Amino acid sequence: MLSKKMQKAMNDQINAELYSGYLYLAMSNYFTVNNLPGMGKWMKVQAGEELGHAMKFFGYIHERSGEAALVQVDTPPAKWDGPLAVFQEAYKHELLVTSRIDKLVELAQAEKDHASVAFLTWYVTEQVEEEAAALGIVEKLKMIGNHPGGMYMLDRELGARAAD
Ligand code: OFO
Repeated sequence: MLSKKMQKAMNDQINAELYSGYLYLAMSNYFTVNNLPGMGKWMKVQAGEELGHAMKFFGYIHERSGEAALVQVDTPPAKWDGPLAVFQEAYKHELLVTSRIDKLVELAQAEKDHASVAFLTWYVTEQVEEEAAALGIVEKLKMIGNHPGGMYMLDRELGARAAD
């Protein structure tokens, strides 16, 4: 059984993961309407992953005889100042999510909730990938600058991302 405190923290994380999905869907929309369909697809796939992250917490809470609490998801922004600004925000957002996951691990450790520590390990590893992916694209966009050919190539590359 989860402690009430852990249950609340995991429910908050469900909301945070759903917000991540919403944010990336908003970014997908921004790219798609601004003629960057590959980046739009990349973000759409990422939004789907975030929904998966939320669902894992949802399932785990029930496995531990807890109860999920679903509350309103905030409205994400809709406009950015170009692709670099979008991916910089995505990277910053992932840093925030990593710090949230780290706090969940610390709570699980403090409560000696070994099952939750084990469950959360998947997220710790996932966040390494999430940060690296966003930062890698930020670095490429910095290299490209305002070069249209480079932007076209990167859009094609990111559009090849397959849905998991
Ligand atoms: Fe759920 O990892 Fe991104 O936010």
